[in-house]
Formats: sequence, C-alpha cells, structure tokens
Amino acid sequence: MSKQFKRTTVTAALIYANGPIHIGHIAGCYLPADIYVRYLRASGQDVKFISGTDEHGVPITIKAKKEGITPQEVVDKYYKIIKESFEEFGISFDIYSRTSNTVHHEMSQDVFRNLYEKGQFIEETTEQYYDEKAQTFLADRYIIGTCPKCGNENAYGDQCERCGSTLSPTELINPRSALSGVQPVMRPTKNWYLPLDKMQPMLEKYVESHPEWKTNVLGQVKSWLNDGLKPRAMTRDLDWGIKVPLPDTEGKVLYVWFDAPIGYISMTKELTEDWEKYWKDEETRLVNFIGKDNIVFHCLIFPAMCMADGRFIVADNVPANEFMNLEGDKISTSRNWAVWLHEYLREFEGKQDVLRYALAASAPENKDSDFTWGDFQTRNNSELVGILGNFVNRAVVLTQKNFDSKVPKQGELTDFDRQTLATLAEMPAKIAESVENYRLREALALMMDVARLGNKYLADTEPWKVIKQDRERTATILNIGLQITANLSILCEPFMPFTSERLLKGLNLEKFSWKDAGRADLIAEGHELAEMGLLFEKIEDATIQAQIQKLEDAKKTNELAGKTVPVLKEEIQYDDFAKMDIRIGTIIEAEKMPKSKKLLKLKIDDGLEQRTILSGIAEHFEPEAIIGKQVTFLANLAPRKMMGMESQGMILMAEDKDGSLAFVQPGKAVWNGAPVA
Ligand code: B3M
Ligand code: ZN
Repeated sequence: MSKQFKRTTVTAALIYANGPIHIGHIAGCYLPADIYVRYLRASGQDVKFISGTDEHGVPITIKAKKEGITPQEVVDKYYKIIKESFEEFGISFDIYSRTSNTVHHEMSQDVFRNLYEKGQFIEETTEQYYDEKAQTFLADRYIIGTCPKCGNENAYGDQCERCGSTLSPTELINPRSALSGVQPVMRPTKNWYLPLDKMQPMLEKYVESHPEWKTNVLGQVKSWLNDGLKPRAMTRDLDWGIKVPLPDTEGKVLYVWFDAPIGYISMTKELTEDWEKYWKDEETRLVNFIGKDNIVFHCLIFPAMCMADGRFIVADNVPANEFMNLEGDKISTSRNWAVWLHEYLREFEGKQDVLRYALAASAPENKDSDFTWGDFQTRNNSELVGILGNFVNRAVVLTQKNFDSKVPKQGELTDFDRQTLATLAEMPAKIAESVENYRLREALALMMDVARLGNKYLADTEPWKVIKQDRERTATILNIGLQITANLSILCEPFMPFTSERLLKGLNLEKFSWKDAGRADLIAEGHELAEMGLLFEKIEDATIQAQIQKLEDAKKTNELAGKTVPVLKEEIQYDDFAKMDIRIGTIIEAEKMPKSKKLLKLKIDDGLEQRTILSGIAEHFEPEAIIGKQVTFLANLAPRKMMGMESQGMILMAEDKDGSLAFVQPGKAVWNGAPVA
C-alpha cells in the first residue's frame, strides 16, 4: 500500500532558542524522531536527520527584553545549551544548526524572492499599531491592555493569559505599548501575504492523499480546512529576523514561520553537497516530527509554500505528538514546572537511557500523557533493573562462572528452546512494523518483550540448578541466553543506544545490522566475553524524593512570584489621615495569651503610661525575642475586648510577600510617645 522510497529526510522541529529544553519537548518530538532515525540507519537505509534552533521571531526578542540582553546574546546562549544537552542525551542528528546561519538567510530570501517573482504573494496594506515613542510597529505580544472578556488589565494583543482567550490587538481596551508604555496609534503598513484561501483545494487534495496520518494530526488539519483558510502575512514589521529581499522594505523581516521550516532545507544544504536529492526528488520520503502546537504550520502552511515555490517535496508524514504533562500539571517554562534536560543529565549522570526509556514508554502519542517521578522510578527499578538488567546479568554471570567467560556450545535443542528461538525470530519484524508506522510505544513494549522472553527462558530452564547435573544442557541454555542478549543489543539500540553499546562491549562484539536481528547464531561458540558490569542500578526513594521536592520548591517560588502588590484603597483627604494618632512606643513585656494561638499580650511604654495591646502576632514571634523593641502603634483606636481582656490600641505591622510579619520601626531610636505624622 505504501509508496517505495529511496531515501528519507527526517526533521525534528526547530525549537526557539529562548530557553533550555525539557522532557515535554523530548517526549513530544526529539526522542520519537531519534528512535525512528536510528532504526532506519540500523536497517541500512539512506537517511538524514536534520534539526537546529529557530532564532528569529518575537519569542526571542521578548526573552532578550526579559533578560536585559540582546536577541543575539539570547540565541547564542541557548543554542549552545540546547545543542550540548541533545548531544549528551544521544539524539543523533546529522546536523544541529541554527537559522542565524548565512546559508539559511540566503535560502529563505531566495524562496521569498522566487515566490514574489512568480506572483504568488498578494500585497496588502493594513492598519497596525505603531509606537511613536519607540518608533516601531508593535508585534501582537508587545501590546498590552484590558481583556474584553475578563477584565484582566495585563492581557496581550494575541492572548489573555488569565482567561485563555485568543485576542487580536484591536480588541484590547486601553492598549499600551510594552516597549514604552505609551498608547500606540494606527498606521498603515504593507505586507506580503500567501493566499492560503486560493490554495485550499490543492492543500485539501494533499491532505486527502494521506489517510494514514495520525488521527490527532488529521483532526486538527481538517478543522482548519473546515473553517476555511485565510491569507497569511509572510512578512512582519519587526527589527529582528531575515530582511525582506525587496526594495524599500526597511524595518520588515520575513515571518518567522516562513523562514523556520526552510531551515530544514538550508541545514541539509549545510550538511551535504548532495542536499538536493533529499529535498527535490519525489523518491525521497520527508518526515517532519513535531509537537501538536506546530501541526498547522507543517501540514498546511509549509506545504503551501513548497507547492507554490515548486522546487521542493512535501511531507509524506507529520507524526506529531500531543503534550506531556508533569505530575498532573501542564509543563510551563515560566512557572519552572518542568524537568530540564541539562539538569537531569547533571543529576543522573550516565542514566540517559533511563529517561529515554521512561519518556518513550509514556510518550503522548495519541493523547496527552503524564510524567511522574514515581513512574520513572518504577520503570527503572521494575523494568530496566528487574527484567532487562536481570536477564542479561544472569546469562553473562553464569557464563563467566561456569564457562570461563567463553560462549558455550549450543547442543541439542528441546521443544522449549525451539519455541523460544522461534518467538525471538518473529520479534524484529514486529518491532520494525511498529516503528515504521510511528507506533513507538508499542515498538518499545515489544523490545521489552524480548527481554521478558529471555528472563522467562532462564527462569524456566534454571541453568543455575542444571549445572550441578548436566553441563552440556547448561551450555545450550546459556548459549541461547547469550544469543537473546546479542539480539537485544540490536533491538534496544533505537530506544536505548547507550545500553546497546554497553551490551556490545560486554559481549565483546561489533555493532550488527537490523537485518541480523532474530538470528540464533549471532555470537559464536568459544567467543570470549568481556566485562559487562551492571546495566542498570536501582534508583532509591531519596533520589526521587529530592526531585519531587525540587518541583514543590518551584511551586512555592511561583506562588510568591504570582503575588502582586494590592491595588490602592479608595482616595482619602488629609483630614481622614489626621484623625489617626500614630505614635512610637517600646515593648516592655510580652507574653502568650492563655488559650489563644494567635494573640500576644504586650505591655507598651507609650511615654505617658504603660498600656496593654493585644496583637495577633503569636505565630510569628517568640515573646522573649521582642521585648525592648520600639514599635509603631495606633494610639487612639477605641479600646476593644478580646478574649475577656481590653486592648488599648493597635501595633502596625508590615506583611511580607511570604506572609511573614515585620514591625514598623523608626529609622533611629526615638523617645517613647514620639508622634508619627
Ligand atoms: N520554533 C515553535 C516551537 O519552538 C517553532 C518551531 C519551528 S519548526 C520549523 O515550538
Ligand atoms: Zn481575559
């Protein structure tokens, strides 16, 4: 049913270089792409794996503003962090480049010019918000105002983060510029639009020719088509990005979603001289791995660009994943609710495959999924240690102990042996089928079934007992155990490349091809094994607890950060204020009020006499610790009875962000009774 291809170009989304990457990115896009590519490579196919950072667009300029550095400094910083953590995590790109490269700028401008010359754009002048003080047009994100839906005074021109509504800048009430704070004005500006409405029939045909796409992908694409596509501007009034290659376009750049996908092509060009065959040959299969928020751009807009340009192939598949949550809550960079890859790599040294395994096993293939540290621990302890590690360890250690580390002879086979080997022989094709159809969770489960098969084989044949009576039979059992182990080095490689390498090293073997998988003679009789060591080690509760604590700390920090200074009370006149008699006094006695959790009974020297003030600060201060402190108090508050005792005034306290209290004290010691005015 499916078309035969000569080669495959695999891309993974060009992530914005405005922050490090987290497990959501990995599970959504990069790990699935890497598994797919590693499988293709192992089976001898011609494949190029392309990715890099997206260094243009408003997200970069916003980050720069937030960090107080230039956009260039932002992308330089995060390109490095992202690239290094991918490398260390074993994401095996053939190239990991960036859209700030000259090759990329040239190619993007070339595509734009070509579309322009072919008359593919419509030019349109529209009114856009302009900041007269900063002398620049404002991107939607740079306009702040009151949300017409919920009244949030800090809604953005594209979205209200309080009520989640999608907005357009003109809907905002009292708009102001995020750059200068002034009220923006409307100004006409010319931009170039791709008439997606006219291209809709062509795009519909394209989508209809791919009924095999994932249902979550088709669902989104069809809903866009049903709503009817609209022309979309391919240029923007912004000073960060790729210059529009037309005269008189000062201050205009290419829309980031125009240049970014062209990055896949320009990066391939940077990688290899024969890049054209990976982009211009109908016998090349193009596969774009992305997350669900990028579906419309990859399934409609980028194909529309390529079709209009006429030189490049379009995607054969766009296997987008849904989102992965963390401990039941949406992953969020701004709330620091994430597991950051560079931190994981530092804190779990050498355990790349544990995370690869845990993420692949719960990847959000068809619907959103949830990563929990508890699940991570179980995957490691019960599955990697308990099944895979345990099986390999038994096969290897028994061979070391009883056969001097030399692969023993496979003698006569029992029915059970044959059955086991027959099952083994069927597995590679099954795994391949799942991978080729982007069902990677299923593929991973099948791979683990091979380890289970091995585990069960040893448990049923009990070589550790048989050795006492029948050395020859034990030899056969261990030979089969080692053949399964060698097979695992092939089958686990796409998912867990570091483990595959350790297996090969321990078995003292060179890397196999996928085509070898399933064979029962991968490892020859008499072959000497090397040192295997433990493949996986148990992860203790304390380690997991520390990670959960880290998330809880982040949550706390966020709650504090989310606290804002209260809005001002209603205006009053001086006379209202002058009615209050505020004075300084010294605490000369302090004790807990019997039967009260909150109240302290204070005796204050107010310069005239000693007055008793009951203050609700018992949960914040030890009585002994505050004796002798000067405080500010309201002296003419009408006496109030609390718990049967009269309070003659009120101590003024300042409440800090975290809820802790502080006395309001004079800047130097003053006489008791000093009036405050
Ligand atoms: N930079 C959005 C993102 O990072 C965008 C992807 C571009 S892929 C060509 O999710
Ligand atoms: Zn709102």
